[in-house]
Amino acid sequence: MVKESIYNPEEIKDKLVADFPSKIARKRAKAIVVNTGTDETPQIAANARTVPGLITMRGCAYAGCKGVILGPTRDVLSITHGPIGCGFYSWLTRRNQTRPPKPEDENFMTYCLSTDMQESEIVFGGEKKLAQAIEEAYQLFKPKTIVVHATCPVGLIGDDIHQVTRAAQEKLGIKVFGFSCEGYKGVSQSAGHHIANNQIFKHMVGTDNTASPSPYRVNLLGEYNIGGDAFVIEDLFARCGFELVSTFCGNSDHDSMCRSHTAELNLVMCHRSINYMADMMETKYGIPWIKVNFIGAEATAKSLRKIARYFGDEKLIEQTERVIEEEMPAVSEARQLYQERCRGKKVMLFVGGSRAHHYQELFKELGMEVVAAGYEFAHRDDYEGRRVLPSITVDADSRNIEELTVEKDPERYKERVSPEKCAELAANGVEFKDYAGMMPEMEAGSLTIDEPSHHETFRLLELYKPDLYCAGVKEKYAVQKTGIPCLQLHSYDYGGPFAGFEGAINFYKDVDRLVSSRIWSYLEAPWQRQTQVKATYGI
Ligand code: CFM
Repeated sequence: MVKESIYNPEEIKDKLVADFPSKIARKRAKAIVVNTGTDETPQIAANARTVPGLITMRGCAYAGCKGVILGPTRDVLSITHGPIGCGFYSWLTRRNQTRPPKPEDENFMTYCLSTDMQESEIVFGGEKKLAQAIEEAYQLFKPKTIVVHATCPVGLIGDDIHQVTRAAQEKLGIKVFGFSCEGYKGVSQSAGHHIANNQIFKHMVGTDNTASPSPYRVNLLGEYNIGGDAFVIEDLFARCGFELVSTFCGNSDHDSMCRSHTAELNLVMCHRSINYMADMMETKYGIPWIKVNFIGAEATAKSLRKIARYFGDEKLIEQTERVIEEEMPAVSEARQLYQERCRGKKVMLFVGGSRAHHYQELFKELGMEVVAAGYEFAHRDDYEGRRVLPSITVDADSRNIEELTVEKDPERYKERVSPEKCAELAANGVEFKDYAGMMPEMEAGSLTIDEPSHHETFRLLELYKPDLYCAGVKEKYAVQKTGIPCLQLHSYDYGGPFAGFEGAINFYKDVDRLVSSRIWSYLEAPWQRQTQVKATYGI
């Protein structure tokens, strides 16, 4: 049922695509759906190629691999094989932070290494230069692992980065491997996540069997420590008594990833970017995974309880409850204060492949109305849920990516949950591989839009005039010029952390500042006052 509202979502949907040529309008209309507010979600067209000519906010496979998955790991040395621009524009552009435990521990995250391919390498091949670059990087930094990321021209000219890395590994005696993450692979950065997952799984996971003695060993998958989120979550885990073996990949290091197969349970935060890893670890080692979300105070409490219940130890459950009890009063106090000013305000979120869903929790806590949301590069399962679509494997990007053949490791595979135990846990709120997706959790009558173009974004702003728009730096200043504040949910502007209880309070404050400020109503662009601008030349 479409809810009573001043907006008629079906009409708005038509208006969003009305200016497009009919073929494009038909294609775009499939990516815009009106939510039903139930599990019976309409089908959405997602992970499709961008229509040429439409301005997209998407990134490329190289960005998804080098920037997103490898970006937050401090001591794996990344070399970009390609012309200098790819390396340069991915240099420290994501606010993933790190904290080496000891001052002498390596941190290469502030460096940008590239082969800086020139015309001669494009014509005659760049393999020699790559081999030389790997050696030079080794001499300079003496890292444990060097990885190479291929950019578009590398695939086009046919450099064999894997042969070069194999030879370097033999010569240098350290781990060296490559990612064939040429930007054009797939339709967005999503393909790069998949490529990165496969290679990390193949070359790193399971290479060190040192296990911690704690029985409550977990990995956190799909948390990238933007604005310090991972520090907040790590602190909560330590206080509850969960032993964090490895994070993929916020505040992570090489060795912890190599040991990650020793964990008892995988926790999946951003499903889009790391679901491949969770599935492969389950197949090979028998590690089950559950979906968690540490964005939103209620969601954090729920996720912590889920983890404690999985292990089932009474003391662990009690300790977790104590931590939640300690944290909640400050959250409730802040919520009351900020709700007064934020309640009923309208917000739109268009972010990546998981945040446009997770952050709806925080807006609900503030009493704000999410009128439209969508992802840039998610797949149908992120929208409609794994429950509805248990295995969507045929995606536009999967066609270009070699799936790894993963088999059970007979020596290290451990059956962690019997079907009976599974049923018992499910009754207790611990469901495996359970991912509801964005659409079933949105209000009836709200819109879900996959990869909205620049044009659709501006139509949406005109039609709804929301109080807040959440997106990234590509949209931010264009949106603000219309007099609507924009919060960057990729980088948190200069703020954060937004995860956990402490993060929720930070978020309430930042949102209040944006939606309660009157400054936006004073904004008038020069061309609104004066339609013609005259230039004066000469003295
Ligand atoms: Fe996952 Fe991310 Fe996201 Fe993502 Fe990203 Fe990011 Fe994102 Mo920007 S891994 S899908 S590729 S949660 S960089 S930390 S904010 S688009 S919504």
